[in-house]
Formats: sequence, C-alpha cells, structure tokens
Amino acid sequence: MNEVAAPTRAPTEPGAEPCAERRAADPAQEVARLREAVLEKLCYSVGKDRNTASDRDWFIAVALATRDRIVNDWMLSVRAAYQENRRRVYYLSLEFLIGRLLIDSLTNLGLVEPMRAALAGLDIDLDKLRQVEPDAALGNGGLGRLAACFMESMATLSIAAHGYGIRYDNGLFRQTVTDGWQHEYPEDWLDFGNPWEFPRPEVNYNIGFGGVVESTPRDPGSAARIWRPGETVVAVAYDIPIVGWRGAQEHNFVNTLRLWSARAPDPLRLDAFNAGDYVGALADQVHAESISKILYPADSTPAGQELRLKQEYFFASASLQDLIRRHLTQNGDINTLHEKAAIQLNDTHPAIAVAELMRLLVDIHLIDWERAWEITQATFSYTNHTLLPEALETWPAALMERLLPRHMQIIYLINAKHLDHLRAEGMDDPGKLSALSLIDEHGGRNVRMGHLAFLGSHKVNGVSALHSELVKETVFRELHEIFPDRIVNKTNGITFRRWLFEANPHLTKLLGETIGRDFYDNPEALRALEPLATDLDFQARFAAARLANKTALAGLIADRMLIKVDPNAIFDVQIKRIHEYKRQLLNILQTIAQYNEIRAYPMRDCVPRVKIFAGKAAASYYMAKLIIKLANDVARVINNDPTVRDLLKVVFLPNYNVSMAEAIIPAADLSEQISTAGMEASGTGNMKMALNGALTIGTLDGANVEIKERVGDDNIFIFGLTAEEVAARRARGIDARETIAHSPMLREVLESIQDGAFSPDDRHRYAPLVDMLTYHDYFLVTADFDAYVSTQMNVARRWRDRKSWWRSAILNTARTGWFSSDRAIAEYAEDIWNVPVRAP
Ligand code: 26V
Repeated sequence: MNEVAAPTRAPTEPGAEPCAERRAADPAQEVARLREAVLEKLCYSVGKDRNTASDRDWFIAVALATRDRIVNDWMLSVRAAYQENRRRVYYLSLEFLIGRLLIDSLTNLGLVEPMRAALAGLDIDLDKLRQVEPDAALGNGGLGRLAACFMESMATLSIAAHGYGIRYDNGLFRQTVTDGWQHEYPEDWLDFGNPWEFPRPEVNYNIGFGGVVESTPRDPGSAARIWRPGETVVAVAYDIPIVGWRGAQEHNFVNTLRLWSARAPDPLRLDAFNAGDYVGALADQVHAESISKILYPADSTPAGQELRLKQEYFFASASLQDLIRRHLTQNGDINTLHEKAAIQLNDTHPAIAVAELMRLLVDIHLIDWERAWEITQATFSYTNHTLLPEALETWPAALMERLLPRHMQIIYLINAKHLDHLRAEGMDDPGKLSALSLIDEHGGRNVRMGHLAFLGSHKVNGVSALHSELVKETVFRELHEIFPDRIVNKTNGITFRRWLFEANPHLTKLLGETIGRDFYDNPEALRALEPLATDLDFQARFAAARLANKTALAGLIADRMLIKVDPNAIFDVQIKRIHEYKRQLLNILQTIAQYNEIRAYPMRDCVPRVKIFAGKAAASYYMAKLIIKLANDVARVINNDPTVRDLLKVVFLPNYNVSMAEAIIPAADLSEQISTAGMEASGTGNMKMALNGALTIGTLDGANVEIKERVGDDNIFIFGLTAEEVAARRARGIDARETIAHSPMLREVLESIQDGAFSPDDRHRYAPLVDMLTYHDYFLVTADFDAYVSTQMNVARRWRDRKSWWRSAILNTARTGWFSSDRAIAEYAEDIWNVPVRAP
C-alpha cells in the first residue's frame, strides 16, 4: 500500500481560514457545546422556538450543527489536497444511493453519544430524529450503493476524491403495494430542503446540445473543430461533504460529492425573448431543468431515450469542465492532467466523458489528437457492473449525431484509428473487426458505450473474481485478446461503518467487549472471533444480540404489515431489486413447496420460518411486477391458513430502501443469494448479511464464490448449476418440460399456481409465468429447483443444531472482514489510480 504523510495544516493559501476549532477536550463540555449549537441552529437557521419545533425542525437543527463540525475538517482537507498537489480521484457515477446521513456523520465524527446526551437534556430523542430524515435515494440498487460506500471509504483512507453525479429532484420512486400490485409514486426527498448540501450557484458550466460543427480554417492539418451547439443548459453545483471514519481525528479527509442541477441559461433573458409569452418562456425553462428532474428507475433495459443521453452528457461534461478548471488553476498546464487526475467511470453511464475529454483537449485546448488520446487513456478507468446483454448501453448513432454532433465525429475518428491499427497489425477477419468496432452495425448503427469506455481507459475492472473472468470471456472477449492486461478484478466491498457499526449496534458492542476494538479500524481483526465460535457462552451472547435485532424487525413488520412473526423463527431474507435473474421466483416456489409439505404432513416436525422479501421492480418490467404480486398472493394465502400454525409466514415489505436494509440485515438468519450462476456481477447484500452473522444460501455466482472461499464450505449453503453448466444447459436448449416431469414437488407447485390456488379471483393470472417456466426458462429456475429445495432442508436441519448454527454464524462475521470497501478502495488506489492511501 502506498502510504501518505499527514497533510500539513499550515494556514496558507488557498481558501479562507478554517473556522474556529470547536472540539472540546472534556466530554461534558462537548455535550454542552453540542446542545448550544443545536439550539442556535434551531433558532437562527430553522427559525423555530423550542416549544413549537417539530421533529423535523429538530432534525434540521441537529443536522446543521453536525455539518458545522464536518465543515471544519472539510476546509482543512481541501487545503491539504491543494498544498500537496496530490493526484485526485474523480468518481463519476449517475447514481449515489446514500440513504440517511445523520447517524452516519455522527458515527464518523465520534459524536453519536455526545449528541444523544445533548438532545436528551432537551427532552429530544436522537433515535426519533433519525427516522425523520428522508433517504437520499439517488440510485437504483447495487451500483449506486457501491458508489456511496466508496465515497465513504475514500474519505476514510484520506484519498483526495470528488464524487460527481446528478442532483435529481426526485430519486428512486416510492413503491406502494396495493392488493399485491406494485405502484410507483414520485419520491420527494428535497421537499423540506437538504441540510447536508451547499448550493454553489457560482460554480456553473454551460452544456451544449445539437447544433453544427464547423471546420477550423486556421490549421487545416489539425483535428480541432468548432462546435456551435443549438441549445445550452447550465449545470449548477451542489456540494455534500463526505466524512470518513474517525473524521474528527487529525488526519482525515472530508471529501466532496458534487451533484449537478440543470437550469435554463438565463430565465430573465428567456422572458425577454418570449415577451408576453410567459407560458412559452416557462416551457423552455422546464425543458432545460427536466435533465436533472428524475433518476431513471430501470436498472436493466436502457430506456434508449433522449433525456437519458442528455443526463449522461450533461453530468459528464460539467464534471470534466470542473476538474479541468481545478487542474489548470493549480497546475496551469493541461498536458499534465493525467498525472493529477484519475477518473473512474462507474459503468458506461458516464462513458461519453471519453469523447468529451477528447473534445475539450483537441478543440478547446488545441492539443494534437495523438497526445490527447494518450492523456485520455491515462486518465480514465472503467468499472463494468453487468453482463446482462440488455443492460449494455448502446446509443443509436443517428440520435447521437443529432444531440452531440461533434462527439459523434470524435467517436468515428477514435474508431477509424482503432480499426486501422488492427488492420495494420494484420487483423483481417471481418467478424472480429466488427466485434471490435465501436459501432454495432447489426440492426441499425449503434454506438457501443462499453467499447468506448474500454478503449478510452487504461484499466477496466469487473466487480468479483468470477465476474471479471466472465467479462474477459464474454462482453469484451475480442478486446481482451488485443489488450490482455487491461481487464483486472476489484471485488466489491461495503462500508462497515454503516453496515455493521450503525446498523447493528448490539453486535458491534458485543464484538468490542469480546475482542477489543481493533476491528473498528482493521476489519481483518474480526478473525479474533474464530476461537470463540464454539464457546457456548459467547454463542449465547451472539444469539441474544441477534434476537434483539429480530425482535425489532418483528415490531416493524407488525407495525407496517399487521403481521405477527416470531423472532425465534428463521428469518429467511431476500432483499434486492426484483429481477428474473435474481430468482425471487425460485424462493417463492420453494415457499409454496414448504406450504404444501406442512399441509400434507401436519405431524412432521418443521422448523418455523419467516420468509422476508423486499425490493422494487422497474415500472415497465411486467414479469417482475407479476412476481411481486405472486409473493403477495402467496403471503396472503399462507399467513391466513390456520393449518400452517405459524410454522411459515411470508412478508413482502413495501418500499425497500437503504434505511429498510439497515433494519433487515442485522436480523437476517439466512441470506438468499440465488441468482442464475454467471448473472449477478457481485452482489453486496450478500456481504452485508454474512458480516452480520447470517448464513448464505446461494449459487456459485458473483462474490458468493469469494464468500464461500473465506467463510469455508461448512458455513455456507451452496447449490445449483455453475456458470459453466448454465451456459452448457442454455446451449442445449431450455425446454423445462422434462425437468418438471421429473420433479413431483415442482409439478405440484406449478399446478397449484396454474389452478389458481393463490389467485382465486383470477385463475389465469399466473399463466404467463407458468408458461415461461415451462417453455423458456432462461433463468433456469426449474433446473435448480430440486437442488434448492434439498439445500433448504439442510438449512432447517442445521438450524435445529443450534450450536452448529451459531458456530457458522460467528465464523461468517469473523471471516468476512475482507469485504470492507476500505480494502476494495485500497486496491483501486494501488492498481488503478496510483494514489497513496492511509490506513484508517
Ligand atoms: C443500467 C441502467 C440502464 C439504463 C437505465 C438506468 C440503469 C441503471 C443501472 C444499470 C446497470 C445496473 C448494473 C448494476 O446495478 N449492477 C450491479 O452492480 C453491483 C455493484 O457492482 C453488483 O453488486 C451487482 O451484482 C450488479 O447487478
């Protein structure tokens, strides 16, 4: 690991003096100061009096008082990065799934207990305020949450990093479930303001669209052109400071998440232009601002819509203009950009940045093409997060030509030079050349954004060992042959601050009392638990901590769903976006099979289980919505059947989000990670639940493979086809009739669904689903069904042997330290960004 010296804190240029030091040495004084600060915020920033303030007012006051503490370190960090002139990391992501920040910030500042005490003195309950904060849901799922974990780890490791994204007015839709069907409603996280952000109206950039490209007459040999956009939108910055673990200590960095909001260039001038036509003037404004209105809520099929491409270019261009301005202010010479900036592309969503940087270098800074390409490749790196063919972004060339005419010229030139080079090297296979081209010629001309990101980067990474190998063998097979050193693996990680310390204080306390606090800073220190895995006294305490979490979740389920669940039952949890490849359906079919067993053999001793599901379906994803309906129909039937005698309960919790994950994960006994092998790039929920002591039931997919290697085969339940077997089975054809014929249990389950056992009001409701499983079971639910059912029986057997179960659970916690996002980020820093890190 490259180490870095502590930033000097001499009060020199640039920027203002850091605010006065507010930390108090004495704890009582700290509490008093916090209380004073909160009251001051309540009065002077919120404008409320103690007696009339609502919980929300108090929350804002507390958040603002907390933010003040962060700002102190923030300014020092900005200055330190400047003084040391370090290489900065820029994390470009269309999604940051942050969740709530109050407890996270207080934890990292070491101020949870002082703040709790400060508020208690005012008769205010911190835990109540915690619930008032809306989730910042600026992401769809794993990719966005990873970006948020990475921002926190980069601050923790003192990497001078900036996140760049979009400040969506509306984050991921709010899900309701009525009568079992999902409905989507706009999400309104900004309705009462965002106390964490700083608007920066003075930081703004023009972003062009459309128009024409003119040749520069000055130098006929140059590649430079003049682009005259037909439309301009302004990107305005909003900054959120991101504080890392032990943010209050000397050496930590507070980094910046800079989110762009779209504005019309000059509303006043617009008014003048449209004199008298207010509606018309407003329409222009609405049109411009629509770019940052809403997060695209599909995480599979790219919508292919103009507005999405505009979002991608809008934020890529604003971010590049901003970081180039910073670079030039400090270094003066654009030629050294790659030495001072490392830009990570989070999936292909920001890939247009490759063409934009080329444009800025060649057209604006008049760098010659070859040099510009060297700088570009040395600056960018790209992370691939999915192999799903339908999720690989391509854009119709015609759309790009209309919206980004200059970028399209640049893309064509990158492609021509790339293909010329290959031909010069002797490549003449037209099939290969067409697979290597940036332009996909099948079915109209489309730009392959993955290829653009690959060519424009010096490193490309997958997000788990298996996934990275599959990236080499599938999407980028031909490119990998030509650039064999470019693809590397960086297995994902999660921030332990949020996913262990904050989400599971009971367990964290127990661990601290048992093995000391080394694991606070060094997750591998959790290994010290291993010898305790068979210690019955420790097992009892471990089980008690978990029971407290399960009791809390049971309370939440009772409140929200009016369903009573027994905290002593197995909590069997599948929480993630609803997707056919994630196979919630497999879980539901097994649930029905167990239901059938309970009814058929009422005398059999059966382990009580609560099946917990949560997750959102893309609004347009018909099959996913039908799966939600089935889960709810099955829940209704099972939960209301007296013969089940509470041996099985099924719960679908609506509106899954980061905060709900924080409540469910510490209470999960069994973590369902049952995707069709080869399809889940990594998964991160799998890491979160294993760390908190759940056992995984899963396929050899994504990071499950590495979890298995670390926790050991005895402490995980693996079943099903491997990625290779999946490929072979698909190659043979996937008519499932034979499979179904050979599995009486599966047949019975499918027949009961087909017969309307769960949809008496509409017997044919699930016909499409049963047909899909029977005739084109692409996700191989039927092929894995028997193996899954028998593995679930093993789970039940293990659960009965409590000593053995708790031993495995403890070993899961002990052996998953490696999945910390600090480890992941340290690997990026060393192998991809070439920036120093400091151990937390
Ligand atoms: C695609 C699209 C298409 C256009 C509309 C919006 C949108 C949003 C997201 C995506 C890509 C989704 C890819 C993704 O989320 N991958 C997940 O990344 C996680 C972090 O690496 C990983 O753990 C999951 O396995 C992987 O599915």
